[in-house]
Amino acid sequence: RERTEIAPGAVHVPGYLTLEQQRELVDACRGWASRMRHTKLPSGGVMSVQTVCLGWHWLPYRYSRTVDDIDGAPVEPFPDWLGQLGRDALATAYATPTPYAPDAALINFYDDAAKMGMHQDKEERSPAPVVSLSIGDTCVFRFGNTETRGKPYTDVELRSGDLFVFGGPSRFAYHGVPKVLAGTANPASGLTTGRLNLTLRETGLT
Ligand code: MD5
Ligand code: FE
Repeated sequence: RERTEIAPGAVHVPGYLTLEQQRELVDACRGWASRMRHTKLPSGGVMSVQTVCLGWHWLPYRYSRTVDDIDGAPVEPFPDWLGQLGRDALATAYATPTPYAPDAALINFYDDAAKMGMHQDKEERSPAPVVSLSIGDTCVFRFGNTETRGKPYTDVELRSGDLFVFGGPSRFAYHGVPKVLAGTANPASGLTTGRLNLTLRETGLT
């Protein structure tokens, strides 16, 4: 299958998920959707994406076992089947079996107007790769460098079913989503509008 190394350790696998797998993931995410929220930032801003977490709850800029910024409820469990999918995804992207035990998922929903600014994911205490799965509308994903929020960066379109893995020297690169391409979702993915992104992580926390 097609695999493109965008940078060392950063691998794009277009069309990794079948449409059936996409629909199954969308169905699972509908079960968590009532807990999706716009995360509030310490700056006073609010993220335009809506997020629900599994396993560990992400809040700026730490993880918690409870949803501290909303209602203090226990975080939803991280299901075994999602860890299995993460291991298969990583083995596919790196074309070799690689030990991987993700214990957290961030599920982000982007409406037509949602974006994500350039940032690094560095709340995790493990250097393990991040696995990213996209469903629904195509987006422009901006993959940057480890030094600055700005150039140089590479823009990549992520389509429904695409896998992106960020590991090795790319694990702490700046990245963001400057644009969602409205109206591009294939309804057979299970989503008629908007974009879902699941990222699987090893937190390294106990
Ligand atoms: C998304 N999500 O498509 C984006 C990009 C996030 C997030 O950035 O933190 O939820 S998924 C790509 C990603 C995730 C983690 C690390 C890196 C990229 N990376 O090191 O480039 O909703
Ligand atoms: Fe990120």
